[in-house]
Amino acid sequence: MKARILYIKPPDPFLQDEFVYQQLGPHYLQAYTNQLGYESELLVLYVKDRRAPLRGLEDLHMLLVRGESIVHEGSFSLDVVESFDLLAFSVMSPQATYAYWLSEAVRKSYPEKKLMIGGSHARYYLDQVKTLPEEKAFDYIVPLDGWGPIEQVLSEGLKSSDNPVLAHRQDLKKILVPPTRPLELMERYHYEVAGLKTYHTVTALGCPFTCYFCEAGTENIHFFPKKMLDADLHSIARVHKELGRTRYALMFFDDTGLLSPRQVEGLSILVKKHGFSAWRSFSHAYLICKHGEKMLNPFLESGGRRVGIGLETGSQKSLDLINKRNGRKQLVEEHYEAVRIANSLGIAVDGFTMIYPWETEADLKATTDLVEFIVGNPIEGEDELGRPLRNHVDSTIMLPFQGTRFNELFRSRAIRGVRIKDEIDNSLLYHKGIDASSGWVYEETVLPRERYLLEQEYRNSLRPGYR
Ligand code: B12
Ligand code: SF4
Repeated sequence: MKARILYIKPPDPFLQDEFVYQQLGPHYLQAYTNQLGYESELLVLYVKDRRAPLRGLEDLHMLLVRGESIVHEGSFSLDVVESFDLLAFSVMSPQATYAYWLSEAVRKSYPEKKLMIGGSHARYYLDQVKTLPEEKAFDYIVPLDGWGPIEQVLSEGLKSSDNPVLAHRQDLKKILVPPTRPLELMERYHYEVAGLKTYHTVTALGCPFTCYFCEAGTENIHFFPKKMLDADLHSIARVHKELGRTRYALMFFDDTGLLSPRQVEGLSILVKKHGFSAWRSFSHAYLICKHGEKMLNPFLESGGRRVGIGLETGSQKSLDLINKRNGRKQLVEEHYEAVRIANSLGIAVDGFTMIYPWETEADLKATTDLVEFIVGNPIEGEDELGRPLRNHVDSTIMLPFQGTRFNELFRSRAIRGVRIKDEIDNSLLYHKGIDASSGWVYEETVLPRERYLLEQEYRNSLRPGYR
């Protein structure tokens, strides 16, 4: 008998809302194991009362998804795992606490089940996952891409091994099946761009830039094949249409969604082919200044309405420390210029900024000036609901995840006035949570936390009520 797989998405109780975006990792893998002929279901865990303190699994709710349908919804009950052989957890760091609760409960009540963990937590916090005590431990730990390792353990009949770590870099050219998009689950997600329901995907893994606060800064970029993206956009459009929408939107979530005129041209053709009325993507101030209309025109002409840009800061000192362009200078002035260029073409900007623990009053003021400029800059055009297009801003407090250069620099005390705690609870590892709150992991910062919170609150208060 072939093994049955339960893909598990732990809850995100610190986020404002669970049902904004699909967590794509398990959906890519599910599509792949479906193709290999293995049966699987998906367990989506969530929290109803996000403001109540979370005590354990008894506070969780669950959705069990089989094929296109939600076959069960209710309070979490451990017997949901009963008919599966492999429990495959997809975990980002803030979800780790909940994943460990669940692995412990399963180990105790169903010792015969095999437990596998993958996702960015296994990648960047590998030492922690490898040294979990026996009662919570995972049989297979997948720190890199999941397709190869899951195929391997299934084809070997879920055998045990002394070394649980299965590290494999996938040649993405061979990935031709797009992630699953179960209709009834997709109906739950309610993100909108320009007034239209929007689903997201990614065009690549990794990133060509090197921001010191980001783990992806150390990972080379590799792209999914065009054939896969074509099939992916077809599948997203199918969901929109089956849910009765005639006008619908798309978002590319990679930081490098808009990279070059040629690449944007290629994406625009696919977006048009599959009937999307609007789309949003991310790009870089540097790329927008370099390519300008040549890159943005195909975006605009195919319904591109908003571009997300990691504008990070208005302080040149902070921007230099971030090292976005791997040693090459990036000017704050280019951040202003990128917003002007996009807006003058009729594209709204979502500008992401952060507060950094070394910042002084002068640094804070420089970024607040940038944020005020962004929210005030006019854009020609309206969204699908007839509302004027408006720029959006976001202010978070930078949190140095393990695997980032800033984590190393703070630990070695290389940046004056900043020290992080030795022990950090996983559930604090987020930089944007309920009411735009940020996890606080610092022992020492240049200004007190309260000062940074005040500035964050002010910047976020400038945001328009819609995107
Ligand atoms: C889209 C996105 C989001 C979306 C959707 C969440 C999601 N998980 O899809 C939203 C906006 C909700 C989000 C939120 C956050 N995000 Co985010 N997000 C991304 C982004 C840009 C793309 C994710 C994606 O779809 N990738 C494509 C899929 C295929 O990759 P993948 O999920 O890594 O899966 C592969 C492997 O990891 C592995 N794998 C994954 N699951 C499993 C399971 C098993 C069993 C196996 C074997 C393998 C396996 O196989 C897959 C194929 O190789 C990534 C950066 C990136 N490019 O990956 C950041 C990223 C994942 N996010 C990150 C962060 C920090 C956050 C937040 C904490 C931000 C915040 N709010 O403070 C929250 C945390 C939310 C949570 N779930 O806990 C970090 C994670 C760091 C970490 N240590 O976990 C990343 C890596 C970005 C970064 N470099 O800083 N995010
Ligand atoms: S923050 Fe964005 S641009 Fe910078 S390294 Fe990470 S993914 Fe790349």
